[in-house]
Amino acid sequence: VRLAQDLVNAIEAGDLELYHQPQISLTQPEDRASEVLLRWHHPTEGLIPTIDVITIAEQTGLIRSLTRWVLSAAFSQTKTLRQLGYCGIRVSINISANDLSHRGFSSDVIGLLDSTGLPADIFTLEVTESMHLSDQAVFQQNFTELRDHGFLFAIDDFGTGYSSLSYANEHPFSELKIDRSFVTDMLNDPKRQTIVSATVSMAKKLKLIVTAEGIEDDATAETLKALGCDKLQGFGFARPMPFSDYQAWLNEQQ
Ligand code: G
Ligand code: G
Ligand code: MN
Ligand code: NA
Repeated sequence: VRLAQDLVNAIEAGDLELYHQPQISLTQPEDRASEVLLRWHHPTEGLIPTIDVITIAEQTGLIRSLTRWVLSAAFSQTKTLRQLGYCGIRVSINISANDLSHRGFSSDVIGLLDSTGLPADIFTLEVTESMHLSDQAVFQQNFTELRDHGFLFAIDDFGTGYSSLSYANEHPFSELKIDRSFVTDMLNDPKRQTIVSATVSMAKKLKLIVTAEGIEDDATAETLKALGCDKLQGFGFARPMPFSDYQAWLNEQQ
């Protein structure tokens, strides 16, 4: 309860921050893609694990305003990067499946985006399947409206219990992100490697962009490249970093 109250204040007080983790684009090398990840620096408790922040927010109904904050911050940082002259900026944003079950979510997001003048199709909304999808019809409507407006959707953590083939089939996703639990140790585990390789070929046949996350070493990166992944993400390339560090990182890539 106290953390929930603190979170309300944090949203207003500026204790929230978005980190960027670069994604290496193999098939669109001119793209500069990143996933934004929320960080809450609590004034006395220090950094709160983001998974806990999201859980608290979902349980207390704060997720709506939290996601709104995340989207505004992501749009505004993207605008900054484009104004600095970077081309091919793409930003992936995690949203809770809960968000998509709120009536009016799509118009909120479209309103926020349109006030920035940015195109929608440089943004990918990452969603995992939630077990408590309260309203399938509302979910579907939000999804379709955002998709029609140009937003891209990625199915996150693919292969875990929270995302399934039927989910991928029922909604017009454009990207599939293979969960890092299959990727990180795949070279030491033939089963994981089989799962990854089968997932990549399936995704490609379904014409989905396929991203592997959790890559921590070169050998794994080379293997995934050879398998035909479109994007690679992991500590082996770059850790999530504050926005100012991400700007420096982009600058070094040129
Ligand atoms: O970055 P980190 O490993 O702490 O992320 C932990 C979990 O929190 C991941 O599942 C990630 O998808 C999720 N997450 C990170 N940032 C956000 C966010 O801004 N919104 C939502 N809904 N989830 C996020
Ligand atoms: O659920 P989601 O995929 O959105 O979670 C992203 C989280 O995964 C980020 O918080 C990030 O810190 C973490 N992450 C990204 N790359 C790696 C990696 O190479 N290894 C590990 N252990 N975690 C990673
Ligand atoms: Mn994600
Ligand atoms: Na994931």
